[in-house]
Amino acid sequence: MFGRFLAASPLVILAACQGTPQQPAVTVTDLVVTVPAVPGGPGAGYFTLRGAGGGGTLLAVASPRAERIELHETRSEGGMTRMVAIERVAVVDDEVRFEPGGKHAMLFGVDPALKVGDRLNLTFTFEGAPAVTVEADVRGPGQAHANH
Ligand SMILES: [Cu+2]
Repeated sequence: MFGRFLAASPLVILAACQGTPQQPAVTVTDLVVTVPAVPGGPGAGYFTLRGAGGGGTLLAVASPRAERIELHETRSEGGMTRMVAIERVAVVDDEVRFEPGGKHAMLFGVDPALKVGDRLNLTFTFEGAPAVTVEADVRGPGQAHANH
């Protein structure tokens, strides 16, 4: 009885190994950073995350020209809008948009020399997928949607 189970198991393993599974990955597109509206104030970052092969979970965003980057979400409750900090944004095989009025990244301690038209590298760290570094378009305050 036991012998029959053992003889059957290699077939099951072979079947499970067929096909090449896609590696989990998250891509970052449409990355825009807006410079602070007032000197010393925070800048904002907007982008689209797309998961494949099971995706991953966004843990952190960092840039060599910002001291700290936080992930926020703008929520409206009873006619008031407020920002709350968010962590661990899961991106499975779908798309998550960070855009004005919703989820966004907030850049604190931005290099005062950063100006509109510059390119700025942001590194996105994920759990379950490789980190990616993407170059952002730097735009003026409130110009996240300008000139597509
Ligand atoms: Cu914010």
